[in-house]
Order: sequence, then C-alpha cells, then structure tokens
Amino acid sequence: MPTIPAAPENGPQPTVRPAAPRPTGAEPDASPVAARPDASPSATEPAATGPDATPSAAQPAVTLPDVSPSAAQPAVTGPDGSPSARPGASRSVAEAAAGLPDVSPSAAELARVAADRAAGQLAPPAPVRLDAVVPAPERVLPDPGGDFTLTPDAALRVDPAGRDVADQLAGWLRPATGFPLPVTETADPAEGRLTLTLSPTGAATPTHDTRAAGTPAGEARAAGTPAGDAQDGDARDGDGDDDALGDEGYRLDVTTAGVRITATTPAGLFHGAQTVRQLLPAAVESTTPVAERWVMPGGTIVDRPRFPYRGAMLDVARHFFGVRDVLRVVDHLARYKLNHLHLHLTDDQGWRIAVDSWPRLAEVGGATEVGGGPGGWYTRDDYRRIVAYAARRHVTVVPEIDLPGHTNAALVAYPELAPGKTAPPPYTGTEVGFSYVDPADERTYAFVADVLGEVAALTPGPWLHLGGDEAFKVPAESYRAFVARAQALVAATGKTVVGWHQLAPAEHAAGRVLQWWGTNGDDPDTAEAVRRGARLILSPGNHAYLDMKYAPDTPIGHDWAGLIDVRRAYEWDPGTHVRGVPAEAVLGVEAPLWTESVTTLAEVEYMFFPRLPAVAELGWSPRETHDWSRFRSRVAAHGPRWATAGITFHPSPEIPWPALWPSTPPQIPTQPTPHHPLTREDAQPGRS
Ligand code: NGO
Repeated sequence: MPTIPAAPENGPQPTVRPAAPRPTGAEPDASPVAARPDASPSATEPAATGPDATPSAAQPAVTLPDVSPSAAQPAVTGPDGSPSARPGASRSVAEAAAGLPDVSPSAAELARVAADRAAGQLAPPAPVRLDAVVPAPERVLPDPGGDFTLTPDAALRVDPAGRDVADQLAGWLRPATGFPLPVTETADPAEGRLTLTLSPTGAATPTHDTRAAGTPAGEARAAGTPAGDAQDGDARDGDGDDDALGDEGYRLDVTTAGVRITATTPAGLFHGAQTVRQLLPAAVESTTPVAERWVMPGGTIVDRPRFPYRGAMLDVARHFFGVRDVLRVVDHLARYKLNHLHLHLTDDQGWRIAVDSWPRLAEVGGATEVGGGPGGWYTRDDYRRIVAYAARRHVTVVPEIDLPGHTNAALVAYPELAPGKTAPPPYTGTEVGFSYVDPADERTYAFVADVLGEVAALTPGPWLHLGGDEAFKVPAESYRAFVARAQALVAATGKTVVGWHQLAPAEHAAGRVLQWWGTNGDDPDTAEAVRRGARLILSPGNHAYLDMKYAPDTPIGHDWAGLIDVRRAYEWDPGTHVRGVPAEAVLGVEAPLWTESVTTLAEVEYMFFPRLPAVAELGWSPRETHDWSRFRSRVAAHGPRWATAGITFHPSPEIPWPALWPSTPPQIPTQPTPHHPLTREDAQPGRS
C-alpha cells in the first residue's frame, strides 16, 4: 500500500478532512479484472500520431469488468444463442463470416453471398430504441416503420462546413462495421443516394416527416417522451420546429432511406453524430469488424441542451495524468454531450503546466504527486494538443490555477512567494488548507499576472479558473483583496473569471462565474454574489463529486460529502438546488473528479461511469424528461457499449444491466492499473 507521508511541519491543521484511504494491494491473481482480449502490444500502440488518433483505439489496455466479449456483444450470436465467429481485423466481415480465406475474387464473392445468408440468420441485435439516448433528448418521435440499416455501400454526404464532424462519425463507425464509409462533400445533400447526411444549413427539410407519418409531437409527449417546455430562458417552442436549434442543437431524421443530421453549427452536428453512434447496436464500439445488422430505429429527434455549460473536472495535480489519458477523458465527455473539460492544473502536490516566465513551477513543482510518485507536467505543446483535441470534439478546456491557497508546489519552486520566504518541503499527502502565496507581497501579483497571462495565451476558450478554495490561513480581508486583484488580472487577459464559490464575498467582476461545491443549498453568501451578477456552475459535493465513493466498499475515493451512488448523482435539479439562485443564473453543471486516491485511467473511468452520464443528463436534458427509472434503464444499455469500447465502469447494483450478462455482476478493479507506459512518456517535457 502506498504510504501517505506525514504532513510537513508547516502542514495541515487538524481541522482538515481525513485522508482518503488508498486502494489495498490485492494479489494480482486475486483481481477479478479481465484483461481486454485485444490488448496485444500492437493494439496498445496509438492508431495515429496526431491528436486525431482515437484514444479508445489507442489505449485499449485498460482493465475491464469481468465481462466476456460474447456477453458484452450479445447481438452477435447465432439463432441458437451460440456465439458467432468473430472476424479478425484484417479480414472482411464477409470473408470471415463464411470461414473462407482471402484467396481469389470468386472465393470472395462466394464468401459475400454466404455471409449475406448468415447475416440473415443472425439473431437481430438487441433493438435500440429511439428514446434510449443518454442524455435524454428534448423531443423523440419514433417511427417504427422507419428503421434504417447501414450497409457496406453507405456513404456520408456532407455540406463542406460539416466535413470534420462527418470524418469523425465515419471514424467511429468504420472499425466495427468494416465499411469504407466514404465522406463526400456536396452542396446539395439530396443529390444522389442519401445515406448519412450532415447539413449545417439550419432548418432543412427532413428526408421524411415523421409527424406527417402519424407520430405527432403531442403523441410522443403523451407517450412519455416529453418535449421541453420553455425554461431557463431558452426558446423552446414545443411545436416540433427545428428553427431554434441554437448553438448546440440538432435534428436527427432516421428513415428507411437514410439518416440525416441537421444543425446550425458544427457543435450541433457533432452532438447529433454522437446520438447516431448511440442508436447503432452496442457492437459499434468494437475496434475490430463485427458481423452485425447495423439497424437504427426510425423516427425524429429534435434536441438541444438545457444549460450551456456542461463539464467535468480532472484533477491532474494530486496525481498526474498524461496527455493520452486526458484525450481519452475528452472522448468520454464528448460521448455524453459535455462541452467543458476543467483541468485542475495546480495544487499543493504538483504544478502541471509549463510557465516560461517562471520555469521552476513545472520543473520543480511538477516533480511530485500524492504518494510520492514522479508527477509530471504538460509542456506548452502538450497543453495545446489537449486543447486542440478537445476543440475538435466541441469541448472547451477550462484551465485552473488554484490561488491563493493550494499552492505548496509553487512555494517549493519559488520560496519568495511564501509568506515566510522559506521553501516548504514538497507535499505528497492529501490534506488541504495549509498553504498560500503571500498576499502582502507585490511579487505575488507579478507571479499571478505572468502565470495567468501565459495560460490565457495558450487557451482559446473564454474561461480562466482562479480556484480560491480553502485558503484557510489567509484572513478574510486579505483574501477578498487578493481575489479582487486576481480577478482584475484575469480580466486583463481578456478571459472571464471562474472560481470556487469561496470567491463569493469578494467584489463582483464582470461576468464572473462561481463553481458551487457545497453540500447544503442554503448558502446566503453565494445567493448574494448571484444577486450582484455572478452566475453559477453547480457541482454539489454530495451529488456531483465523482471522487466520492459509490458505496462503503468502493476501494477508492472519499466519503467526506457522503456516498454517491448513481441515483444520488442523478436525483437533484441544478435549476433549483441553491436557495435564492434562480435557474436563469445557472450556467450549468460540472462533475469534478479529484484524484487524491485515483491513480490510473482505469480508476478515472471507474469513478466516471455510470455517474458521469447522470450529471451530463442533468446538464443537457429538459427537466421534464427527468425520471430515475427511465434513466437507469437507458444507462443500462451503455454497459455493453463501455465493455466493448474497453472502458472501465462500476457495475452498480442499481442499474438493470442487460440480462445476457453473466449472473455474477462484473467485478470492480481492486488494485490500481499502472499507468500505460505511453502515458509516462507523455509526461516528459518536450514530448507531445
Ligand atoms: C474539495 C477541495 C479539494 C479536494 C476535494 C476532495 C474543493 C473545491 N477543494 O473541493 O482540494 O481535493 O474537496 O473531495
């Protein structure tokens, strides 16, 4: 068991929370975690060198719950329920399904015919319902007669502005289908045979009007797939028009003739493409070709988010996570239509971003982490790579430089910033609240200005997160004065301030956003700050903190804010959670993952799933769709998807996982999976 070193002499006071227990070191052979079947060395290599490499393909070497591939992909069974042969990656589905080698054109043709016949005998895939999407769409209009089957000759026709989304969608679908899925740009998507069309041209005519086909919007609402009422100041009109899709909305029409995504922005197209991915059978997550009938349920979805800010936070300071891990986290967010990744870049245990004007911050401050590991930091290129990868997935990076507390690593690097001007020892424990930069020294403000300036220059997004939490040792008046100056320094970079809600008593700054992490919605200071103009991101510690344990026996995580099972993560309303804060003042939601006890990507995923989709749904879906029993059924269907994609998750007993899974539920990882070696390489300065 990794030891948590004793606190330094100037360390924490006894008022702080107890350290989270680290996972116990179970014997390797006692671990019920199954190795991913395709975790061969070649499979662990990145699929491509650029940021566009799909991390799910590049990093399959994570642990999986003990679910056999056949159970994870129940659709690929013969009529008698026996597993069908699973074709290898290097062979076409047709050849493999026929059991024939790749010898000659005639053999290949025979194989194709045989495969077609075999495909006809395959058990139909577990049907995906149009209303099974997570997060729940605003409006769902099923058309049982309109199912679409993706075939080998399918192509994506796309308006040039949607090209990048189409390329990404094709990239998600090609590995499992084995189909070429060419992407062609055409100004007139209706030209030629329509298959998958992405059109950013706004209110385009649907390929097939399902309302005219007898599934009126009112009927869908009555059937329990409600449309959103106007709320949160947005323009939902409830009449089924798609003329108010906004910045992120989309319309999806699935007919026997094709699939069409319509949106006014690439972000909307991207969210629509993620919905398409979810409407295909779970086997679409396979990284190798699978014999499957790629059927999508017919009908129309008109969808847009409830809140503009939907995010997750990764604490890369307590334990460092390399670029590849972060890219994979971005993919997880994007699946569930989360559009912000908050990176907690600095804390007592490590400084994770290179700052040219203060180089020792990363070089010295980055060399530690909780438990005494080697730490790491992002070079400017590393950070740019994360930002670019996220941007392509319509995820905005929100960098946090936590000030004035949580700064031990900075003080180790630059003792001049410390109140006593002497370097504290490096800190690798898990206490909080003991460190701070000297608010009485002008040099501190030069440091803050330089750091914020450099980070802002690297960050295209509008936000800079100032932290501000748990500066217990800074007197209230000095704290408020420090925050006022730091907020002004953020404004000078052109960015908008975000900070933990401890910023509330400080003066208002234009546009500022407070991230509320309380556990009791009765918070007059925050409500008052909102009255003065602040907006809120909701991250209630007892609902949205993904570092909390699911249950008492969860092997990692905290419990200071209570246990958070999936239902607790789901059962709250961001629009009404803090007394005196109206829904219009709520910018959105964020699920933070602090990593005092989280050391690997597999553990990140274990704490994320299935709770991250729960918080994502609170941020995206109209309140009218909120329904725990429906949510748990919808999320259950994602278990096979995660298993197929090699994503670790908690097999929560609250979720009715598909019956085809083994009767013994998948087991949780009981010991940390070591960092992938490539991840460590990513930590090396100059490598990206
Ligand atoms: C608190 C604290 C963090 C801890 C976290 C653990 C905030 C905003 N400050 O949340 O330093 O890591 O709890 O749950």
